[in-house]
Amino acid sequence: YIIEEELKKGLKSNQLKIYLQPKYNFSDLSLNGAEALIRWNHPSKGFMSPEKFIPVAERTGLIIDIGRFVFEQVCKFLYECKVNELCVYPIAINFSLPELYQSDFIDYLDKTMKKYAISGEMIEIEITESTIISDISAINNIIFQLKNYGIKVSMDDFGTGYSSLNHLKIIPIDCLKLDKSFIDTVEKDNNSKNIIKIIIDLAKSLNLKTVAEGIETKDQVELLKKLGCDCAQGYYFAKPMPLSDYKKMLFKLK
Ligand code: G
Ligand code: G
Ligand code: MN
Ligand code: NA
Repeated sequence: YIIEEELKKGLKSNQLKIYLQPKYNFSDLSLNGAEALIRWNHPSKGFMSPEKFIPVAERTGLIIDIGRFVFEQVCKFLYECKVNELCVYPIAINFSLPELYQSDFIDYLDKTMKKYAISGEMIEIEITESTIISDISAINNIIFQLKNYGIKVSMDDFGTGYSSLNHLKIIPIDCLKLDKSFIDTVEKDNNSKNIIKIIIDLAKSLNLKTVAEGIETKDQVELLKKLGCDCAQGYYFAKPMPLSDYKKMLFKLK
C-alpha cells in the first residue's frame, strides 16, 4: 500500500511523465507516429517502469486518473504541435480494462479532444489482446464508438494471449501489433518466422495494418520488411523519449 500512496502523491506532484516512442513505415522509413508510454520519476527510486506500477494502479483504481492524465497531456502536446505548425503524426495511447469500463470513458475523451481542438484522426488507442478477449461484446461496443470519432484502434501484444484468429473478423480493429517475443526469435527460429508471415498475410487479407514491436537489429528490419509488415517500432530506431525530444524531431522534419 506504500506504493499506492506514493503513486497518488506522485501523480499530484508531476512525477509521472509521458514518453513517446516513434513508429516508422517500413516502406521508406518515414515517421508514422508514436506511442505514449508513461514513466514515473520516483523521488528516491528514480525512473520506474510502468510494469511495476500500472498493475498497482489497476488494482486500486488510480489507473483512471493516470489514464486521464496521459490522454490530456497527449492532446495538449498535439495542440502545441499544431500551433507550431509542425506536421502532426498520430499518437497512440494504451488503455487497460478498468479504463475502458468507465461509464463516461467516451464522454471524457470527447470533452478533452474538444478542449484542445484535436480530431480523432490524431489519436490511436492500443488495447491488449487479452483485454479485448476478456469481454468481446463490451469492448467491441467501445471500439465502435471510438471509430465513430475517427480514432484508430490497435490490438497490442498480439500473439501472447489466447488469440483466436477467428476473433479478428468480428473485432473492428485497424491494426495488429506483433509482440516483441515473436520479433526476438524471428531471425533464428524458422517457426517464428513462418508464424509471423502467416499473421501478416492474414492481417492483409482482413485489411489490418501490422506493427512490429521491439525491433532491435538491422536483420529484423530487413526480414520484417520482406514479410510485408507495415510499421516498425523498437530500440533500433528510437527508444521512448521525452515530449521535448520528440518535438525537436518534428521540428527537424519541418
Ligand atoms: O513502457 P514500457 O516501457 O515499459 O511499458 C510497459 C507496459 O506498460 C506496456 O505494456 C504498456 O502498454 C504499459 N503502459 C505504458 N504506458 C501506459 C499508460 O499510459 N496506460 C496504460 N494503461 N498502460 C501503459
Ligand atoms: O504497450 P506495450 O506492451 O507494447 O509496451 C511496449 C514496451 O516495449 C514498452 O515497455 C517499451 O519501452 C518496450 N520496448 C519498445 N521497443 C523496445 C525494444 O526494441 N526492445 C525492448 N527490450 N523493449 C522495447
Ligand atoms: Mn502498447
Ligand atoms: Na506490446
